[in-house]
Amino acid sequence: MECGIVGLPGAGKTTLFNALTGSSIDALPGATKPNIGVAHIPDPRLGVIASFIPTKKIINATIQFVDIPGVPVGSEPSKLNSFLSHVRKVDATCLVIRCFDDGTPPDSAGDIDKMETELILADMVVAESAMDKAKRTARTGDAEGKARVAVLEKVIETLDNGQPIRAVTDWSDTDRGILKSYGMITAKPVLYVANIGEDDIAGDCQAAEKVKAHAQAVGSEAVALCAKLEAELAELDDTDRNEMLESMGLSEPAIGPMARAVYALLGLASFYTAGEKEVRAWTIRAGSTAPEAAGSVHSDIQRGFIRAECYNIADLEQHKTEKAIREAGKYRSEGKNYRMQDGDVVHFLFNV
Ligand SMILES: Nc1nc2c(ncn2[C@@H]2O[C@H](COP(=O)(O)OP(=O)(O)OP(=O)(O)O)[C@@H](O)[C@H]2O)c(=O)[nH]1
Ligand SMILES: [Mg+2]
Repeated sequence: MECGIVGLPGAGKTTLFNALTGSSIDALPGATKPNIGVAHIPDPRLGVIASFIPTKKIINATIQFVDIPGVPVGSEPSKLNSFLSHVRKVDATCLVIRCFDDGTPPDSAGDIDKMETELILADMVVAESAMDKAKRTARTGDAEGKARVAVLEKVIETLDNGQPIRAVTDWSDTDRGILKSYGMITAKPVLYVANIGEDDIAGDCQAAEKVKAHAQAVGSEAVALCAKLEAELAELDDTDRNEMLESMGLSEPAIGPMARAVYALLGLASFYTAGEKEVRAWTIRAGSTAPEAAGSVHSDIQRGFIRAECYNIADLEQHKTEKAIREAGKYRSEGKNYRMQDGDVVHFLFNV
């Protein structure tokens, strides 16, 4: 699972990427190569579990991020596409909107419009050339070719109306597969990131409000953060970071909620394993079964799955120890059809 960071040049993408991944890539303008890195998903629940189950190590879930060079607005479609080829591969996008003053006052609504127009145009180029090909295949009576033509007709109509493909919500699973095969950018889920100035952290920032209003109007999520401050925070050790956060009146770095929003955007969820060796968050697709979850730990555990013994973090907070959870009858034994629930702490029993 991978999330692309996109936006206009100078919106703060590389700065945000550094904050998320703990990298220190020079935020130089005009970069042409993408940066790839892994972000640890801050998760307060891990600390909660470890406060009851003493452990040597805490391991966070991760997401891969790709920092994509700024889209040069108004370029030739072919140049645009070489920039955007990286975005076609990711599973979701974060659209960074400049809401800080870099000498020019921010125009967040205008920038969203510019970006979306570019992306719609880029998808149109792909859709039209794909349509020619799909029509040729469909003419031979090929069923898949026909399915592609039907999807592309709807895509082109939507883009023609100036709408992103994600505005269409009634795709079948097959349709979604087809969209994915073309890497349609505007079909990918999007999180709007309003990149505010350091003076705006506490106050209300007009530019950020516009980003939030837009996100709400199109049924997406938005977060506001100051990428520059977040990148500085990411470089500090825990003590200094907490001091800085406190002085700003914040309880955690804003990349925490942001990373969790991306996690949800990607359709991911976490379950936990806990023991004296490690307390760890594991990533699964939301709605995965117990054996699928076991497979994310190790394929052997999925293959030899017997059952999952689990409880919820809330049970741990209430009863304090696994023994007490057992005694309270809250320690569940779940079989292979069990769908993992948010906040499950699990021991897998298996036999290979
Ligand atoms: N004041 C302020 N400046 C920021 C913030 N985020 C980024 N910047 C500055 O804006 C400039 C551009 O930031 P980058 O992170 O390089 O922007 P980018 O979107 O990666 O730019 P390209 O890769 O060229 O498209 C840098 O000088 C950053 O220090 C912010 O939150 N506040
Ligand atoms: Mg950059």
